Amino acid sequence: MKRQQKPCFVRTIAALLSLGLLLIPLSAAAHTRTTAWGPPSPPATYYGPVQANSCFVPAAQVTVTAWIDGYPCGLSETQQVGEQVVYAISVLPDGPGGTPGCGAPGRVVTFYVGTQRMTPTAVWDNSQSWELPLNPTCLFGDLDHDCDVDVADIMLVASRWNTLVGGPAYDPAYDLDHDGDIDVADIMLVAAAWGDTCGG
Ligand SMILES: [Ca+2]
Ligand SMILES: [Ca+2]
Repeated sequence: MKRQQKPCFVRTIAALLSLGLLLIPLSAAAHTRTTAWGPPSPPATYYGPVQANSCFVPAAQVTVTAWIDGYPCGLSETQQVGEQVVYAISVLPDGPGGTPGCGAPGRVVTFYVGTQRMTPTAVWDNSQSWELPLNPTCLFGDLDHDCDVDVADIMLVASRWNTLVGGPAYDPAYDLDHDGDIDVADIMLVAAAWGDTCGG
């Protein structure tokens, strides 16, 4: 019986040793696989002035966001530099260390300053930093700056119904015919643009 136990013990040690020998190459393989993936991709960086137009005047300390296919992929703030409002934003990559759905070569990045959608869009590319002046998309009647004219914009005008220039609730942004009051004529102007979109 003793002669049979000893080989059993030996066999156990041998099994453990061989298991250890198996684990070493497995862990080495896992390590190799990790390093083969490499470090996460760096983000893509865009910067430049934020331009004004008749619909939109940029300000400092306004949130700048970058979107790819509906995913939020970047966040920063505008800054005042001399006379100019500028921005710089890092747009995260997809995959390890990044955010699922975000940047990959060829994907289109859309920028917003506050709620104002900006143009142009950019193609995600992290091979260098890109200077990209942002211009507001300007759409008559799009009072909430979401790039379409719909009931939400009409409601914004209606919320200032019957206000007069000089009054506390009067806001020239909603006096679309610039006649000093906000009334049915202004609502009709928004309604006339119903369904318009920025179209890119
Ligand atoms: Ca709108
Ligand atoms: Ca008016």
